[in-house]
This record gives sequence, structure tokens and C-alpha cells, in this order.
Amino acid sequence: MSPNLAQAGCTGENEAVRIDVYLRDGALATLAADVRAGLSGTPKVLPPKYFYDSRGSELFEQITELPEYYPTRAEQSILDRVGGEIVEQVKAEELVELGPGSARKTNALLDPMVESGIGRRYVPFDVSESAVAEVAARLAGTYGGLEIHGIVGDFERDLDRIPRNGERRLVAFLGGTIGNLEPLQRQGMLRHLRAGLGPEDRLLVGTDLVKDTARLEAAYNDDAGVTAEFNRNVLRVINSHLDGDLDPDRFEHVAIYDEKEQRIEMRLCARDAHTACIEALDLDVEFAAGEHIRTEISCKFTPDGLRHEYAAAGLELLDIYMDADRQFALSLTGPDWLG
Ligand code: SAH
Ligand code: AVI
Repeated sequence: MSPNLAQAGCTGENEAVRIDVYLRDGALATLAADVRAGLSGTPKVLPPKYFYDSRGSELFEQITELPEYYPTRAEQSILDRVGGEIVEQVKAEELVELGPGSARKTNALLDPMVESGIGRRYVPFDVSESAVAEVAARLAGTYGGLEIHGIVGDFERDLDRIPRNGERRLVAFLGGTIGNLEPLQRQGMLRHLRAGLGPEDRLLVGTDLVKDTARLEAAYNDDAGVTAEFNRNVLRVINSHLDGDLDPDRFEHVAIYDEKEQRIEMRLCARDAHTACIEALDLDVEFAAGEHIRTEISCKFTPDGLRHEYAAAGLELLDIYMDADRQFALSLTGPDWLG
């Protein structure tokens, strides 16, 4: 796939914004293959990355402000406390952020990077084109002199597209998004990230922590129904890109915590038996009453479990920071030369 390169212009003397797009046609082919495979098997599954068209990204933003959804506030409180310390320790010239969304928390890292005079470049890397474009435009306005190189890509496939500039790099993967990957995918991604780290580069990972079921389930079953709309949005994405007639109203939003697997499972449960048609795939999908599509997993972690996962990927856990209520963890890791 050849990149669809969009130079988004310069807005000031030292201000450069560039956005490289590696999705579009390729993404449609991937969506088609994933939907065909995911809705033809049992149980039915869809990858969570398809939530995030511009409407899905906006719904996620609303989720972050819900009273029940604690992870964003918890991670923000950690970043506010230790962001400066981390930046000082790493002396990062470049910040690569995976899945930044609207990057509302990123200033806790960018402010000290820019204030120290060491930070030179910010690389927001997201599957959502609207998210990357908005973040690049907003942050170019905030940080004159910071080079912004947005990448629209899939972090499970396109990590090697991030150009190496020989500068000390901090890779941030915030929000707990790593928990939306299956354990094998997660380990594969950590290894890939590890392989791309220079000796002085660091990887900063945000993860939600194991806690009581009631609090976890409340975070994914908000009273205002925003998470339910976010969940159903994946059906709208399929309908609009693949000419489908999946009816969001015929599916109930379900989010339950699996204590054994230590993860939230988000599902869309058919309210009645019916058949949906996905024209572009020439596919009829039959749903029994009560049958579900698993749309997302959101894994929860323990500090010990994290240490083991990082070690298995060749990463040393250098520091682990938690919020006052120990709900969320931020792990600073680096290449483990002995492992
Ligand atoms: N980091 C932000 C946003 C989290 S939402 C926060 O903490 O609030 C998850 C983000 O990851 C979304 O912006 C989504 O578009 C992006 N994302 C999900 N799967 C992705 C993938 N496979 N490749 C790149 N970005 C992805
Ligand atoms: C992006 N990710 C970490 C969120 C989560 O909590 O797993 C996505 C989300 N799904 C429902 N609410 C939020």
C-alpha cells in the first residue's frame, strides 16, 4: 500500500505540521475481511479499532467525562504529578503517542518537553484520521516551534512507518488502550515496540488495574447511555462503509466483567432473531434471539502481572506510578539488555 501523503502546511516560521496517511483504501479492505470473518464465525466478534470514525471518536470523548468512567481522570492525575519527572528523566527529544485520540492529557508531557528546550517533535499515531488532524492543528497552535508529524495508521500493522530521526524518543501508549488487545496481540505489540527502542528510549504505558466488579461494570454501563451508543457505533461504521443494514436498535449494549480473565467484555446482544445483509460483502448474517457480537475486551492488570508481561517482551519496568486510589497505573519501561 502506498502512503497517501498529505502535507498539511506550515503555520509559522518554525512550525511544521505534516500528516502521513497509511489507511483509506487499505483500511476498507481490512474492514471487509475482518467483518466477513468476525460475523461468519461463532461467537461473532468485531475488532474494537472500528469504533473510531469521527462520531465514535467524539463519543469516546464524551465517555472520558462521564462520572462512572474513572480511568481518564485517574491517569490525568498521575500525569499531572509525574509527567515532568518522567520527561526530565528521559530527556526526550521526540514524543511518539500511540492512539492519542484528542490528546487531552498529552500536555502533561509536552509542556515540560518544550519548557526544557529539549523537545523537538510530537508524533501522534492514530487509526482515526479526524483525531490526528484535530490534534495536529490544535497542538501546532499551542506549541509554536514544535514539529508535529501525524501518522494515520494501524498500530498493529504500521508501527514501522514511524521514521527514525536518531533522537531520544519517548513512546506513550496511554488511556489503557493496550488492554483492548488480546494477550497474544498485546505481547506481539510490546515486542515490536521493544525492537524499535534505542538504548535510551523509553516506553510509557497506561493500564487500568483490577478492582471490584461493581466499579468496573459501572464504568462501562453509564446511566446516560453514552457507552451503549459508542458500542452501537461499530454497526453504523459497517453500514456506511460496507452498505449494511444492521439495525442498532435491535441490539442491546452489554458490558460484563470476567473475573477469571480479568477483563470487561463489551457485547451487542440481538434483541430478537433476525437477518442482516451486508451488501458489499454479499453476506447475510443471521442472529438468533440473544446471540451476541463481542465488540471489545478491556483487560485489567496487576502490577506483578505487568512486570511479567514487560519482561516477556524484553522490557524492564523502571517505574510504576499509580493514582491516589490505585485505580490506574502508568508504567515507565525501557529495553532490558539482560533479558
Ligand atoms: N489515548 C486517549 C484515547 C484513547 S481511545 C485517551 O487516553 O483518552 C483509543 C484511541 O486509540 C482512539 O483514538 C483510537 O482511534 C485509537 N486506536 C484504536 N485502535 C487503534 C489501532 N489499531 N491503531 C491505531 N490507533 C488505534
Ligand atoms: C480506549 N479504551 C481504553 C477504552 C476502554 O476503557 O477500554 C474504550 C472504551 N470502551 C468503552 N468505554 C471505553
